[in-house]
Amino acid sequence: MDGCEGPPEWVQDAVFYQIFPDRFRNGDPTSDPPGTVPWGGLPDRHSFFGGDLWGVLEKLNYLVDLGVTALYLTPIFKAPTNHKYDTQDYFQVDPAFGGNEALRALVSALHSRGMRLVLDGVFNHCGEVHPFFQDVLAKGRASPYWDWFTIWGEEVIREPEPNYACWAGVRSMPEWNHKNPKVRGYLLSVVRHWLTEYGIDGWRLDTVEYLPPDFVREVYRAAKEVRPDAYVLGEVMGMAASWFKHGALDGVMNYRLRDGLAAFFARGEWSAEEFAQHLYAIRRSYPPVNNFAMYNLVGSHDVPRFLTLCQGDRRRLILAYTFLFTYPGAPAIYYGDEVGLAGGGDPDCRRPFPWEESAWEREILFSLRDLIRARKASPALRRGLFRLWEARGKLISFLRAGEGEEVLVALNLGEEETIKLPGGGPWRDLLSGERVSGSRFAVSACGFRLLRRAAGRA
Ligand SMILES: [Ca+2]
Repeated sequence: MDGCEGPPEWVQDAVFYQIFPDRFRNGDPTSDPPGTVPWGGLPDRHSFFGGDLWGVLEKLNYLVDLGVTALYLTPIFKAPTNHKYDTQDYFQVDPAFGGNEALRALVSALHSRGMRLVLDGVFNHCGEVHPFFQDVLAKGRASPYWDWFTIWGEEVIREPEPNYACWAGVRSMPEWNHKNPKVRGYLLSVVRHWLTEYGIDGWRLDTVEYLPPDFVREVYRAAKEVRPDAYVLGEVMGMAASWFKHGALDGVMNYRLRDGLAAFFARGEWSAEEFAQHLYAIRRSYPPVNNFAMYNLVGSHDVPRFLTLCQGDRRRLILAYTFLFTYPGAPAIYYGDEVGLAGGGDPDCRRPFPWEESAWEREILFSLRDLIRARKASPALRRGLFRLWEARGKLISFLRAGEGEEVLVALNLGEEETIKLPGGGPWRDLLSGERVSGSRFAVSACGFRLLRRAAGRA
């Protein structure tokens, strides 16, 4: 790793919150896109609900109160769809989201609270409405942008099958030709622009697995050159080891972990032994420094809501989040999970946030708040080494040790159980402060315990 590169320190202390901007909060109805539907309905693939960055700004105190320290926003640049993965202009925040002015205001408000912002970088493809692709459609081979795309033939054919490279075969998302240095230069200028001119704190790179690794490495270097503490995170669904070997990413959206959380906590398919083995395999396949810079999630805009996977059992959702808040890597809340928002696969996992508090599952909200406070108060939970203590049936417990303390985490999906207390002490319950002594301690059915002791008392 050369010079200043490597994951930034702040990530292991961060608590992320992912926002799908059209669905979080409508702060300015005057700029809603045409056809915007009333807040609160069920989304289809084409719905607009009118959420925007002014709305995020308006609800910043709510997020601070929850304990969030960093936001990840799905794409915000000008694009025709609600999800905006089909960029039209990489240098304009979509007017329906409040334009560049709203981003400026949001970054300023976040930074004044010591919070961070990560944006979604869609550099594999653009939208067909991007002016460079439009130029190719209009002028064919005479367009200076002809070789910015990969077109097999003398003219562009769109129907019935496109004759140009496009993301996952979606004709409205033509892929950039990353072999063309001009394309790379253009995309790298986007990477630098938002870091230097607007002060964002990092990039989440979309569909990294479709990109040439050496280009991802260039993006990484470009970001670190202008902001050594930028966080560069990749969307990788499976094994991510090669990205870290190439020094091309700090962390990934940890979908491998999420698969395990779903199998163990939500669907109950795995024993604790299987779950622990899965955790071990993930940790061992990545360098420790990257394990601590993971974006650990239970859900996102691309997968069913975890509460729905749990068939509405909020105790299982709370246990899964308890795991995230006590495991190495940065925990991420998917907007609305904390108040019990449900939803199946895309687009149902993108419902508008329910702001009527009567609809909230307060038990989830209060539990997550307490857990975030516990994580923030405990350096061992954020930075300590992980050691499995016990994996048995439906019960897993592990130790996090470092920075002068040790925390024992016990998560129990089954009936009430007891667990052997490690020798030494005294141990105290991290949430209640109650002293715990004896050779074993109890964990209630579908419950958890976090116990802490000062280090060096073994
Ligand atoms: Ca709006």
